[in-house]
Amino acid sequence: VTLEAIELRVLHLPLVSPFTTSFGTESVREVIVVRARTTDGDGWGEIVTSAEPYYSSEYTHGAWDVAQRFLAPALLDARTLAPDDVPRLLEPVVGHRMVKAGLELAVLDAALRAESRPLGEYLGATVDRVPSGVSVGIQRDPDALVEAVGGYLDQGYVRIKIKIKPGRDLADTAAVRDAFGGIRLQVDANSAYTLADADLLAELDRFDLLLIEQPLQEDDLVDHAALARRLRTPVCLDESITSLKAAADALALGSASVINIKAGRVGGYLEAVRIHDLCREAGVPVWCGGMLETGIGRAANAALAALPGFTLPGDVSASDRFYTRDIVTDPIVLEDGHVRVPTGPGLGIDIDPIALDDVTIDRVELRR
Ligand code: OSB
Ligand code: MG
Repeated sequence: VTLEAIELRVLHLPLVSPFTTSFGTESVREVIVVRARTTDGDGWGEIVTSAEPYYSSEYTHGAWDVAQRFLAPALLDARTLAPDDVPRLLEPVVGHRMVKAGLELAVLDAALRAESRPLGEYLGATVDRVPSGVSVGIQRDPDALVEAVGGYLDQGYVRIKIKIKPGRDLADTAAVRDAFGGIRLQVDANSAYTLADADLLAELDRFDLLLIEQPLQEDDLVDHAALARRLRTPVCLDESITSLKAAADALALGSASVINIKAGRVGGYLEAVRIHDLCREAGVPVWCGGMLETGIGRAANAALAALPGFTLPGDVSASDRFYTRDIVTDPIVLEDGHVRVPTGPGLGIDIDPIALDDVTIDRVELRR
């Protein structure tokens, strides 16, 4: 495609209820959307940074700055480019993977729309719908958690993930397991523990969890390997998997037996597919994580999760799990515990311009 301009917007989307993890509580999703304006039409992407650098070193205002000063200009200077060119053009900038992923997605969407080709087909999707899991934040107490989980099970979600942190781990997990029997259940610690907590974490083994996600710090690959040897519960990495190389290292070290793939965290959907391919080759199950995406990123995640190596249900929930009003005209919905892989060209979505304007708090257009 031939790029004419890149528009960036900061959005503030109110969440249906506050989302609490081991690192904090969010009530409004602050996120950046990207519009790539090309001679063949527009493409949309989403930069999934959070407002604060607690999950990752990336955060929205940093993303806003680096996108305008370095990353969008690198694409605009190239002018005519294919989606495959984007990673190479953005490579000189160290890190800022979520920003790179959002820009790449906008170019992908524009290019695929121009060819009338759906993203799922381009990435290698093999199914037309994917099973949907839900990530449940830390609640006031275990009773409130059981009530929240019950609501999601009633809606049909096929897998529950609960957030845990020190002091809110064994009792919360026990409460959910006791209340709902043999549901598919997993926990996410978001780096809240150290190897010194191994005995406590081993007590989770009795709950027959699908996995424990990211118990230790992002760069603790060796400690994760030591922990994995002490647990029966499979260790899954999220924060630590920042690239194909990080994934290969984690597998070589035995740091994880399952991987959560998030395109934003690894720098794009193309890198995400490479990690999928590596894991599939190695017989390591993967699943698609989420970053409270709008209808833009949610559509892309549904397409990614349709690749054959995604053998565990992902955090690809319906839009209404987080938002009362999405910025797309047909938000992702839950149907019999599944979400549909979009079939239209590119992301297969249409932006609702009024809804988008209503949540836009800042906007800039960059030209060549
Ligand atoms: O650790 O998977 C995580 C949301 C923001 C940051 C990190 C995480 C999450 C979630 C929500 O768990 C996943 C979703 O979008 O449904
Ligand atoms: Mg996680």
